[in-house]
Amino acid sequence: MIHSDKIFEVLEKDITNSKDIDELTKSKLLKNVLALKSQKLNIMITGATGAGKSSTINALFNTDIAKVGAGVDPETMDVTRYELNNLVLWDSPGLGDGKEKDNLHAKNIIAKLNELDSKQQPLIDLVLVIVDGSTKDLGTSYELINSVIIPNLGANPEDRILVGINQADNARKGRNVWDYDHNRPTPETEVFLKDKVRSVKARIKEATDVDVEPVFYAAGFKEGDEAQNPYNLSKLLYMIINKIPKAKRAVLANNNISKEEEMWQDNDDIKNYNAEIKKGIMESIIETASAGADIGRNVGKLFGKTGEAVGAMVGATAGAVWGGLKSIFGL
Ligand SMILES: Nc1nc2c(ncn2[C@@H]2O[C@H](COP(=O)(O)OP(=O)(O)OP(=O)(O)O)[C@@H](O)[C@H]2O)c(=O)[nH]1
Ligand SMILES: [Mg+2]
Repeated sequence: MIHSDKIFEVLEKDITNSKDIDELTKSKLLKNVLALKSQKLNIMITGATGAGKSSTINALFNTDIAKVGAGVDPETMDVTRYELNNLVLWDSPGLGDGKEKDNLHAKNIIAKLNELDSKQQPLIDLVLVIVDGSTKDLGTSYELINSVIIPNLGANPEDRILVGINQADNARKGRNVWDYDHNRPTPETEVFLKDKVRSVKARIKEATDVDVEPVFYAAGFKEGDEAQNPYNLSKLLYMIINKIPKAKRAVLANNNISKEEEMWQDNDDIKNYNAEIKKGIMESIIETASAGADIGRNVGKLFGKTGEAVGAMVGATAGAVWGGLKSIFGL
């Protein structure tokens, strides 16, 4: 199995070793790969204390790799920055910590949302707001979304916000809430969660006129001997990938998605999210790497090994991606 750690190296080798394209095209493609390698994806993760920001980050991403650094930004005291290769995560406290702290948190979030990168584009590509699905009172979450985040997202706020309703397994009180054997909601809980999605969507629409598509999931937990795998984590990642700029999706191929297969196995099966994730990333790599070059039907020959590497990235259905892509590209 090819290790996805080296995805850009694999990509460069694929291009360099190709016998089907001329030198000029090769150098064009290699230049594109260089641009791919150097871009950063910035995601802000925010939400009330205890909503599950840290748990979500740890479940989604490969936070055990050596490069993970937890540093404190000098100006924004409470925002923690994690960098995993070219993925930058901003773990930002939301509201609900008392008036004084809330004001500070809001100020920090607003400052971060208004920061520009070196190309004068907004630094933050996506804000993932995590709502605690186990609490009834979502007042502070609405305040955070409607009054702090959305007004600071510029002209098309819906493009840069995603709302995750976490702790689906604790969404209701009482018995028969979660089907622990299959790690999924019971039919009653599913109805309840769908209602919650509708009401969160409606409250945000009412206050801001912005359409969001909330997703319910469970980040899961590990506590001593007890552990529960995530639910709908692949769906959450799938939605993240669809929100971020296409050219930046390749960043998520660079050894930062969790390699633990059990993170990705339990989802609602409306879509094959794991296959869609790989497809989305692979398409963006091919599109971005081959921009401005006419490689036509050589695409399959050219990116064969890259396809395998992307396929190996998110465990469960390894290898499936290339088969799917072959048909997409008519090879
Ligand atoms: N049952 C269950 N517990 C969860 C889930 N997600 C998080 N938790 C638990 O909720 C608690 C809070 O989670 P954290 O990830 O620390 O929340 P946070 O938003 O980072 O909290 P702060 O950093 O304090 O603001 C922990 O005990 C987690 O184990 C979930 O999906 N299901
Ligand atoms: Mg935390």
